[in-house]
Amino acid sequence: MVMTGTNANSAADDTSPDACDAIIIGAGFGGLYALHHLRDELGLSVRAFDSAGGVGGTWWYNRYPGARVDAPSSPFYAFTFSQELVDDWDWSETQTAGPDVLAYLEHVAERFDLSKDIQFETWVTGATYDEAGQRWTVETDRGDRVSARFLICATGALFVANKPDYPGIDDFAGECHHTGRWPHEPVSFAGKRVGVIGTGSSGIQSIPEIAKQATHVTVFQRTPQYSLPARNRPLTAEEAARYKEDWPNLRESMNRRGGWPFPTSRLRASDHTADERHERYEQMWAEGGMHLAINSFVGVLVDEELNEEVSEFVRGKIRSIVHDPETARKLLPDYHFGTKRLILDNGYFETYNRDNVSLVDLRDDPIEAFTETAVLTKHGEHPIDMLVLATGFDAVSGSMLKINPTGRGGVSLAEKWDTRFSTYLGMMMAGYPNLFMIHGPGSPGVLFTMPLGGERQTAWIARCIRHLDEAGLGAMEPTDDAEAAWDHEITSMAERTLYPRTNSWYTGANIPGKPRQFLAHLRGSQYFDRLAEIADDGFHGFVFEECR
Ligand code: N01
Repeated sequence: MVMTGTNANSAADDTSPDACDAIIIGAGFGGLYALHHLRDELGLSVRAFDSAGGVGGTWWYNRYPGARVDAPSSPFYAFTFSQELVDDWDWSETQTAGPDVLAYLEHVAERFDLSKDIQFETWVTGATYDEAGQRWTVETDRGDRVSARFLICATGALFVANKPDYPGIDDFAGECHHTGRWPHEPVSFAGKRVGVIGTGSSGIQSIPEIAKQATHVTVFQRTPQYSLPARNRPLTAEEAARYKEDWPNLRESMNRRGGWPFPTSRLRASDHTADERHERYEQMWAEGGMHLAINSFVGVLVDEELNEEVSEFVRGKIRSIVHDPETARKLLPDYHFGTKRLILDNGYFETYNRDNVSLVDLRDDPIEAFTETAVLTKHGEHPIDMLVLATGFDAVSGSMLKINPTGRGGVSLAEKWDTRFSTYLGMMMAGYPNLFMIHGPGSPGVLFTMPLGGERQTAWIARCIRHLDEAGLGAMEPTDDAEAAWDHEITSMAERTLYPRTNSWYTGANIPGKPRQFLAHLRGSQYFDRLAEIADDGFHGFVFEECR
């Protein structure tokens, strides 16, 4: 337990009734673990806020039909810190469905008695740093004013919904739902003509489910995607028992291997003939598509020629699945395989063989406007009763900018991030002392296993807090130089791969006007080693302030 409560700047010495040691924004995976760790391991007084009506973060909001973890998930897309928690939760499928993830997080909140310190249905409207008092004051739409020494922003990398601004879209008179803000009441597609805009993970997961009920589904596609078979199946009792028994080793292996316990391939494509490589792709496709990226050959996301071979293999699969050659042609992706977030599907391409599904290629036939009852494209009118926007998020930076904290000298985050999302370690920023982000820009975030990544970042935050308290210091923040060096490191790491060549939410290209910058650290296990080294080295890159 640390001694924050006895520090000169602690809650104990603050006369405000609304003071605590740490405020956490967000009650998804990141926020829940931060609350547990800071409160129950460090002994801090903590208050958390979340706009949702319950725990779950992204899983509370993204309730669209077909939502599943888009990775080989169970039991690895889960907290790793407690063997007891591992033992008392049973996953049912290999690719966890959205409602099961939410049920798990509700169980975690109950097991660790977290909800009593979370205020739900509360939007944080601002956060301001008081330089003299070395404290953050957070305000909410419910009139709360709470101050704390530490501000932990677990605001979600995929939170702020991106809504297209097509002319007349607000005139559309039918039901309209964004996948990232899906209603909690059941949505019926029966007897309806449904238009879906967007073919990222959310669109590709939901379209097959919508098509099972709707009279007709019209998919409006801007970029065709590489989607791979999820091969979801029930987890066998033997598998479930084995992972619980082997959990310490699996956890160790996840930490070592970029978040998943699976070994990455060491095979070099040049050591194999074209036929042998093709055979391996077939095997990976049969096992579950994600392996194509991580387990086929070294350098798929770096070597252009090898990448094109894998891309063409997937295009061949699309051609073979989709019966109508013209529809198949429209579905063929032409960017580098894997440089947008890879999608795992359950029968997506097969859905285009149904009579009630049609595809509009927006590159040939762009949307021009909406009426009350239809989508008007350059070449036609598409009458619809319901619109589903699967158009993604202002990712990684968007949720922080929604809060727009004000740091030293009254500088807002919107001003600081006007042209670049600069951070140090993806967690802290110059001018914003004692403000920590979980999964912020420049951290591995969405490219690592997010629950585990959040746990490890929180452990590092706890280390910072301990260090401050043990040394009697009031605040820490990175230097401008450390931030600039980190920015350079993230950018050059990305530039050694094919990722930045593609327009994606990884680069901010999905949001008009957003600065272009690769937003994630590409090497998760190295990243966490770096965090440890920096702390061991006396927190290189940071400046500290005495307690005032
Ligand atoms: O969003 P996306 P998503 N007009 O940005 C299109 C995670 N996730 O919600 O590619 C027309 O990927 C856009 O087109 P383009 C996962 O990491 C996780 O699907 O930009 N179309 C694209 O097709 C995922 O990557 C789970 O040209 C427009 C689509 O909308 C991330 O969330 C489940 C448009 C948006 O795709 C985001 O996925 C689901 C416009 N104006 C999602 N604007 C899990 O299981 C955008 N598009 C954890």
